[in-house]
Amino acid sequence: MFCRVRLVSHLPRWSPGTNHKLWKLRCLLPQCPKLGAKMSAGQSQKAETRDKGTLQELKVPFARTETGTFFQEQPRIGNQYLEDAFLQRYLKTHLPSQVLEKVSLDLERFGARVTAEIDSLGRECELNPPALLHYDAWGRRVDHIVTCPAWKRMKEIAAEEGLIAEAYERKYSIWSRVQQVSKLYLYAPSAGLFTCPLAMTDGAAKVIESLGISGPLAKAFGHLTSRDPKKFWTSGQWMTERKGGSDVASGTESVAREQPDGTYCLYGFKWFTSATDSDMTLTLARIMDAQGRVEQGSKGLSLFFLEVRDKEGKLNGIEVQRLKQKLGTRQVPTAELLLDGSKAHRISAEGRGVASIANMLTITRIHNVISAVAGMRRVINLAREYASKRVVFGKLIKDHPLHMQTMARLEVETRGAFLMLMEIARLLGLEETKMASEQDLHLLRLLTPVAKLYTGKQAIAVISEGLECFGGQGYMEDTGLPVALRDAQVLTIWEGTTNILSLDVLRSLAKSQGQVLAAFCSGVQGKLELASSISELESSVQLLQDALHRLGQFTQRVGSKGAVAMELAARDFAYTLARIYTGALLLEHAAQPDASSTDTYAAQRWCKQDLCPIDSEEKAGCYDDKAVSMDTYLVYEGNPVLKGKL
Ligand code: UCC
Repeated sequence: MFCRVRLVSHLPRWSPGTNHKLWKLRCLLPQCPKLGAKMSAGQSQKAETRDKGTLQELKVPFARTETGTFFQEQPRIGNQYLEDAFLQRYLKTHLPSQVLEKVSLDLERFGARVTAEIDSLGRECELNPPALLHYDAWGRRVDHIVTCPAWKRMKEIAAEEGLIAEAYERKYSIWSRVQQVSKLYLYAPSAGLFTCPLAMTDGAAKVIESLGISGPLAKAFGHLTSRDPKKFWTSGQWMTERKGGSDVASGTESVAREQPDGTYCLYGFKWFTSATDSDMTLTLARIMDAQGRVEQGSKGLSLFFLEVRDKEGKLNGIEVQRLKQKLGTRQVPTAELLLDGSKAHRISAEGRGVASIANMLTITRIHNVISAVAGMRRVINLAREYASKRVVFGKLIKDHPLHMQTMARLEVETRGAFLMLMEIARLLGLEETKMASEQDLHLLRLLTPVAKLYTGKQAIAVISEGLECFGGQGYMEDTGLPVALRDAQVLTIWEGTTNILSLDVLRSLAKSQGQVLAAFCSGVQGKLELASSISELESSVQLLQDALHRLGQFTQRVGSKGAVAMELAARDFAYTLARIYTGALLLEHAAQPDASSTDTYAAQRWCKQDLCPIDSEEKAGCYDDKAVSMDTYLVYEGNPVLKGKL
């Protein structure tokens, strides 16, 4: 130890690069005195001059420059609307020409704003996560959630751009949702997760609109759909309590006590509240009668609206216990809240809480799909930009066929997911302008959970593979790339996990007595009509028809087996619906007069995968009684849970 200290004391003072220089000296200049031996100032200066000359003569890379001369050019995003040929083609195919003209002008302008302004604000939100200030300097409890200026600016921009307003102004009639969704799709990957409060804001506006815009809700609706940054409100969605986020019906402990003026005071603990800096929220609670009794289960839940702060800015009977420590979405303040007499308005009929908030779930789930698809598109756009600049093994990465094959697979997934998103936006637009047929409404109900669960999974896979396209740089936080993957992981969790949404698909089947499935089948057939007359698409149409047939056979078989068998097959069932419907959308798109050869290729590629996993899994015995017990044994082998049961 003593020796080491002495040795180090002879070395020149450390400065960045010093160790590096010493290492070079040792390698290149054997005549140099041994490291560690004392050199006079004159001697070392002479050695250094000699060294410099030699290094220059040999043109030794890295010498004296400290970092070399090569720096990889950074991949940058351009105008995401102009770079998205697929989006442009979709809009051209579907929008009436007058609408198309206005919408594409707006998207081009907004695309430029995303690149020039929003993207860097989003990065700032990531680098300056929110903090919770419990007390002010004088010891008063304030529970102030401190957010960065960029987050606040995001709110203003959301209002200026009408990111919520557009959906409710209905300027483009049935196409208003397609327009809003296209805009949010360009915005989401640059938005520093401000998409989260916007999703809930949109959901709250939808609930209010469907319940009737009156009383205290009229004021709220005006704020939620305002284009004025000073008036614009965001909303929360406080559903999750300690007992669970999925089983809301039995997990909700919050109670509501009616006040003489007809309002309610809420008491409870909300375990996950996203974007807790919102101005208002919708939340569930059980009404407590005069004897202190509440009704358990779903029938005991009612929906409430409350403003988070009063006119003086004080919290409305709310204590912010702490902010959550999350894997991703760190830009968003997510908190645990104690409601201790929060003044609220009941906005649903008593006991109709879940059914009334379902509209919010539909909208936030659609926003989830937007984020998933947009995240995939962005990583591909960055990776293809990188591939056109990065040289390895003697050529650009884009000229390596294996790399292009990998990226093409990502592109097919993303195009499919994009068309699914747009289909839902189209159906929602029809519903909101009262132009939807019964079949459209059934399809919207069925496809929303299907798309949410499927695109969430796709996003994680595509973004993960997308990061790999950058090699080690994709893993480096300061490139701004890894955040995409951390944030994507939430897409399969919040707003209902994959299995919960698979069960929601079954719920829609049961509630409609199978009509959603009938709508699905005729929807697919309708989309295949044009494609079946195009020779290049014929075999893909056949594959899809075959999958549809096998799905039909499965549903007939399982009908006799009962609910348990169907529940076990729920996830594969939802995946089957996603693959078949997406395939039909890709074929429909490829059959349009303006379609390109890549549209045909993408549709063909999509249809070559297993389009009916439910059939393959059933044939593999995955839903047999034996499989049920073996699944458990497989997972719990060696665990005390199984003691005496094997
Ligand atoms: O809050 C969260 C985070 C917020 C952040 C959001 C940002 C998102 C941003 C995305 C982009 C960046 S996460 C927590 C969210 N929580 C959930 O998603 C809940 C998950 N659990 C479920 O979905 C369950 O399936 C429940 C809660 C819906 C199950 O409740 P019940 O009461 O047990 O279910 P029931 O009895 O089947 O349904 C009650 C009523 C029925 O209506 P009626 O009585 O008329 O028959 C159902 O038909 O609700 C109706 N209903 C629905 N209606 C239930 N689900 C739906 C639905 N999806 N659509 C229409």
